[in-house]
Amino acid sequence: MHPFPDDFLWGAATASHQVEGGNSLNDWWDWEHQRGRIQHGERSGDAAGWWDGAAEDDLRRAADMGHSAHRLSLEWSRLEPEPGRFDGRAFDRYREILGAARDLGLATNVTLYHFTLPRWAARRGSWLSRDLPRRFARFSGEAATRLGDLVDLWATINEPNVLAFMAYGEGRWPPGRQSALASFRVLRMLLRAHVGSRRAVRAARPDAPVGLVLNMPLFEPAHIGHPLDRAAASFQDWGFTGSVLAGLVDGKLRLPMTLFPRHEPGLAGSFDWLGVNYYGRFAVLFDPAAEKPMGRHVQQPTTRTEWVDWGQPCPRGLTASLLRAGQLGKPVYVTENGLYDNDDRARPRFLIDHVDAVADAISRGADVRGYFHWSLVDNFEWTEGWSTHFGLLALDRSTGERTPRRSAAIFERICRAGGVEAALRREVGEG
Ligand code: IFM
Repeated sequence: MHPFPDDFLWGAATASHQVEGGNSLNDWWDWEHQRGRIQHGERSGDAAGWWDGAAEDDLRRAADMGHSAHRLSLEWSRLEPEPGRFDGRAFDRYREILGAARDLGLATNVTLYHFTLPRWAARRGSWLSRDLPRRFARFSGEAATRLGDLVDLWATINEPNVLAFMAYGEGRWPPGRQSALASFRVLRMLLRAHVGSRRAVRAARPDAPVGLVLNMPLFEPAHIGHPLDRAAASFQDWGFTGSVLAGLVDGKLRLPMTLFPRHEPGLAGSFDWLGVNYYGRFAVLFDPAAEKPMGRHVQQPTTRTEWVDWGQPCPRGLTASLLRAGQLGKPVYVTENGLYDNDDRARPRFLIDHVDAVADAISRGADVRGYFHWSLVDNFEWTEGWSTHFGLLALDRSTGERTPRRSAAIFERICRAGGVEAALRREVGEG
């Protein structure tokens, strides 16, 4: 018997800028138009055409494939193109999209901020501006007021930890800062913004479940018995994940490079659920000269590109992350889990092993309520542009045509059966 509850949510995830297309109002649009920022000089362009009508078709495909939920994000820059001016037509478009999901029987999990800032906010200093959490809270309240009847689960911010380090530490994303200090400062600002955003959503919709989505990889020492590798792995884990989880428990942020714990008002217990985005395991080798703090990652190069490393697929790491998130005592969702695998050779086995890993976490006591695969359809993968394909549906960008990959059918069987059946596991074999 599968341990998944009957009302477990099965679905896929997308994010606004990666699928909608044609939005020139945010900081990523400007970033993509700068030389050397995106592999092969690619741009999001029309993306997967969601703004122009493709969303409804993709959601229908998801429902036809047995999904019971979908995770998507709102594009702040469309909804508030100028500070304090909300665009009613953009809200209407989201009402159409979310309404379509509802009509198709898909529960909706909606993220308020998934990496892209309105241009006006970027001009005011992005997340280094003290003012932005307050503005984000105002936007969150507006969104909850206008769309809340169509939303089952709200998330404030997607992967604040990834954003802080990619955009402010490593400088690979806008605004391109390269400062460890700035990245920790921004992580604090993002958590502050999360608190204000949840408060604003709750003020508009007192019963709305509002969560936070964290990227939670497994950091392990490259050599298990080597004390310096162990120290480096623990240090990275603490800066990226541990400090945030601890802050969510007691409201104190003990980030590396700050001398004393900082009390963040309202942070303790500021979530009704936690989202876990999980891609893989990092093997950390101590190296004080490395770009990352204290060590570099030395896993096989199969799942990394020149600029991005998603970690080595490692299903037990997903179990570990879910158990760890579950210890905070609130429901947990796998809000992203996926693989860049352009020819879909490894993804079928990946899916099975990771769904089994979720089952394992549930059997061991974690209150996991849903699994969202990243992603429903191939989309614009930030610095990697269009070269890394994560979709269950392959996208032909010249025609807009979608072709389900074999993984889509495998995931459909998982969704319909409510877990991995023995026959499916046998059919897929060792991959
Ligand atoms: O595409 C991203 C997504 O926007 C955030 N999490 C990781 C995915 C794959 O890199």
